This record gives sequence, C-alpha cells and structure tokens, in this order.
Amino acid sequence: MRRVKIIDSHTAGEPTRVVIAGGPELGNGPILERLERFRSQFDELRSAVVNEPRGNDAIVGALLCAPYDESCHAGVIFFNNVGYLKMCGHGTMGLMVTLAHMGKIGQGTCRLDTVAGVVEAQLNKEGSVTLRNVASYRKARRVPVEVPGIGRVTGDVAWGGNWFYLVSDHEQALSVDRIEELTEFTWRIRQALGANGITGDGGEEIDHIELYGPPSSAESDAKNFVLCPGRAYDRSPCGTGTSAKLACLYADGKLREGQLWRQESIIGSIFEGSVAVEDGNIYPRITGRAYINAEADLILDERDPFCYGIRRSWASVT
Ligand code: PYC
Repeated sequence: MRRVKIIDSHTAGEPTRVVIAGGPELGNGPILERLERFRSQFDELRSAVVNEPRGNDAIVGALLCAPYDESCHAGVIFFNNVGYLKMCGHGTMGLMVTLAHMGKIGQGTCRLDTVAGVVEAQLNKEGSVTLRNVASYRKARRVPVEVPGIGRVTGDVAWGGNWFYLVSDHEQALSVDRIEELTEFTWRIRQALGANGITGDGGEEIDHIELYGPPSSAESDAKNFVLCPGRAYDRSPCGTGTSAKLACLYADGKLREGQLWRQESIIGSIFEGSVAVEDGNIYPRITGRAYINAEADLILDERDPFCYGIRRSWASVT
C-alpha cells in the first residue's frame, strides 16, 4: 500500500491539497519538464490525490518539490480534477500557510519555482499572504464569439498565469444561488471559444472563463464567477483570474500602478490586488488568507478498484 502525505487548506473558500511526501519521482529537471513527466507517467497519482473518492472537483493539488531555479526556496506543480495548471494564486497562498504550518518558513518572502515562472510570495505578519505573480497581460480586447443557445458574447482574452476570457457584458445575476446556471453559461462560452479557434498565445486553450459584475459588498470593487478547467467554479476570487483582470483594467486606464482593487468571489470572499509596472511588464500583487484544515495520509490500495480516483478528461465533462 502506498501512502501520500498531504496537508489541506482553503484560501477564501477554495481548497488546496499540498502533497508533502509520497508523490511521484519526477527528477531534478526544469519544472515544466517535471510536469510533463507527471502527466505522461504518473497521471493516475494526480487523480488519486484530488478526485473522488478521496477528493472532489474543487480541490487544487500542489506537488511540493525541490526548485530547479536556484534562487527559489521551493518548487510547485499545481493540478486539478482533469489536468495541470501553470500557476494557481489561491494555491500559492495555501502552499505558503502549509510551509509555515510545517515549520519550514516564517514571516517573510519566498521565491517559488512554478511552471509559469518564478512567483514571489510573502507571509505577512497578520497571517495573510501576498503574492507577486508572473507578468500578466491582455492579449485581445472585446473578442466576440457566437455561443450556441446564448448568442453573441464579447470578452477580453488575458493571461494571469493561466488563460482567461473575461466577460462583463452579460445579463447573469452573480449570486451563489445560481451556481448551476452560471456554470452552464460559462461552460458554453468555453466550448464556443474552442470551437471557434479563439485561443491564448501559441494556440493555448482558454480554459478559465470569468464573469464580472457589481459587488455585493461595499468593501469590494467587483464580484466574479470563475469557471475552472474541470467545470468546477472557484470559491475564491481566483488569484490568476484577478491578475488577468488587473492587467485588463490597467490596459484600459481604469487602474493606476499601486491602486488597490478589491475583488469579491461568488461566495463573498475577497482578494486585494494592485499592479506594479517594471520594464513595461505588469506584475499583479494579490493578497488573501488561507487556513489549514487537515493533515492526513492518503492510502492507495491497489486492490481498490477506485484506488486512482474516478478519472475524467475535461473533454468528457459536459
Ligand atoms: O487562484 O489562480 C487561482 C486559481 C486557479 C484555479 C483555481 N484557482
């Protein structure tokens, strides 16, 4: 029987499961190379860790590993119910409180080697985490797409460590009581983007869809609903999604460097964000809070027909 040691946390309601021991042996190469090995040789472990019966569709896994970049303190590969993420903002906050819980870090800054590039994360005095994300940008403004059953939708295509399509012109009420309708609405948009060849750079699939609307709380600037690649919605305001939003706001002249943006999630949790501009690149800074909620050994028993979880590819999730 195999044991995988995990620490669970949630960031603004969105779960992160960090694998601290017993994960796949991926070697010491660049993080992207290790991700490819994870995907091609050990994908069943990804599924075992995050999918039912041990996990659920919302959990983002984070494999803690040694960094390749020697300036970094740790390396991390993020994954979910259907595959892998280049970066994850809420997951980075979860990883930071996990490292603190393990006694590996105290207050201060850590450099993390992620598939998207180096991310700096700071554990603040009062327990929150601030991350400085990879450079983020808007690739295209007001891109129209015909969505079967909905009609023409217009949104921005932006990078925040993952690819996003951000829609503000819609008539959907962003309410936690409407998760199923919002999921179906955004899922159709995602499928239409794919069917119409609308992608990120290098033909990369846009696998996160964000709807924006007015905030419910006077403390925030906007509310969002974020559909993740495996059809789960982000309970948090989404760190990479908020980064993409900040890049769009900056490009539109609606946000100045250093100006605070408070992003509310569909469940009412909040991230604070701002941008720093260096050498013409936009670096989002996102602050949120994460809390530890479990430490456990996952037990993988080969006799169990669902030892490796109930596996699906995103294409089969409809
Ligand atoms: O916080 O970046 C994020 C994220 C991506 C997917 C789920 N959360």
